Amino acid sequence: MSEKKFYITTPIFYANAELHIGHTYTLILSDILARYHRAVGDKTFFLTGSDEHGDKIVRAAQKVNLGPQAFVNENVAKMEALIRELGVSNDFFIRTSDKELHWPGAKKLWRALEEAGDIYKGTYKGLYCVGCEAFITEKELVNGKCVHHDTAPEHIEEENYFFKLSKYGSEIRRLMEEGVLKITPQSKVNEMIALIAGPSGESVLGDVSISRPERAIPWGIPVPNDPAQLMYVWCDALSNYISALGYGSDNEEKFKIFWPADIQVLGKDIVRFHALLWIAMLLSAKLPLPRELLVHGFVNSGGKKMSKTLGNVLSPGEFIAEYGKDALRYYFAREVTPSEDWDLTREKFKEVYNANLANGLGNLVSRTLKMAEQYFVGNVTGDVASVPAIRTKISAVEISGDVAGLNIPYIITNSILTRYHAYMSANEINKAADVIWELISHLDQFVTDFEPFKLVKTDKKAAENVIWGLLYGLREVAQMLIPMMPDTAKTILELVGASVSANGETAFSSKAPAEPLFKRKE
Ligand code: ME8
Repeated sequence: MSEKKFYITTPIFYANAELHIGHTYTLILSDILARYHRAVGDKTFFLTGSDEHGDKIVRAAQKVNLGPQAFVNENVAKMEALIRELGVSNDFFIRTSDKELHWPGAKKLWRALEEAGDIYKGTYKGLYCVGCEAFITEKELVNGKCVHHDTAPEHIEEENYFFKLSKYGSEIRRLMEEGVLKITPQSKVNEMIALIAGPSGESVLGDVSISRPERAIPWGIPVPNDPAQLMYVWCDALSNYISALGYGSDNEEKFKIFWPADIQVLGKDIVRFHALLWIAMLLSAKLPLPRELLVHGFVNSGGKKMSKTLGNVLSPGEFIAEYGKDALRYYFAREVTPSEDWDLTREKFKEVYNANLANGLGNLVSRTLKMAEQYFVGNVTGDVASVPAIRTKISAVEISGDVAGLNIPYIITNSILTRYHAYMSANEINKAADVIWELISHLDQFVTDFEPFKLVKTDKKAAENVIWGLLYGLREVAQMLIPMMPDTAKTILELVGASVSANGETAFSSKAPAEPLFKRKE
């Protein structure tokens, strides 16, 4: 067991609408990593939350005739309900409208920037996209519209506070190039450097406006000592990662333990806010930097961007209702490469579900447990040595080094568990999941080759050894599945019923499931 701490965050989601499949991917990816780190003994803190201020929220609230606070309360309640349904194990949910916890943190960070001499007053004249909650330039527009929101930005001219982002461009570039600031995948580093670097390598990063004049409906955090200005939503939102730990409150204990974040998970749409603005704010406030920004790709639906206008939005609730939450978690864990864009269709989901859950995992569990029940009333004893054919695969960690000399087709020299842990600690959850399914297919092959259902008629002890090996393997499958499919893992562990005696022997007191774990869908 390690003594390490592990702090992981997701972006805080806009409380203007329900979460869709894309948001739930971010949550599950982060949850799998959080659960893994808890399982290996790291002192873990997993944060998610909601981004509740800004014009985007005020306008969405007006459309449904609600005040902003009532509107976000409704949406946040739905968000939190879905988060529970997905089995997300966050330790805290931060809301930017939380005046007790979040506001003091956001204000303390502001004052730190001010003390560093990095805030000044100026006039902003230009374009603003409410969808992005960001100032944008003429050259970023396509046909006069924001490419992300397909809407024309607003012209504004107003007095604002500015942050000296320009001061930090070269330093951020150096930190990224030296790998001190790790961004995964590496291609995002190059994208960020391209934004920073001018034609002869100098930083061309400009300063940014970090406040807006107070609105008709004041909805945001007032700037310290100037309540006529509200903090720019991104500065407000980014500070959640430390305010949630109590930064700026009268108890900064958690902040001292957990900051800096070990992993900040985010989608590719908001890399520049995190890699540039957030990092510059931390540098200005002289706070440690996050150890890694883990950027994931976007989900499409049927080859197209998921959008209401195209009518191809897939809701997480639909998949949970039809297949169960662990099936959705399986899909996110194994069928998606985190750094890439991917595509989800109902057809593909069903195909993968039938092949790998109903047939693959589910079928192996039922077959094994039925044989154990039928031939041995569930009570199976044995040991690794009497299962020579699979011992190197199933218990590679225990008997590694004992591989040579066993000239049988099952030997694999690269251990399952070692590779699983290596991938999980490198955040490559899809590869770790592949390793689990590699073990599942070895176990399937083992049944095919040794046919315990025939063997039991001629040599009962030999059949018991084979079934013991299968149960042993299933237990290992379940243990590796804990972060990805927590309920399924728990069910399998209960069904298998392993116990280890004082002299280290594993015995099983198993029972067959009343129903298949994953019903086949036609
Ligand atoms: O940007 N595919 O909030 P947001 C994959 N409040 N992931 C997706 C996705 C898709 N199609 N769509 C969204 C904000 N996401 C700000 C963040 S943080 C200080 C403030 C995920 O509700 C992805 O992780 O628009 C993306 O970064 C996040 O949701 C944006 O959520």
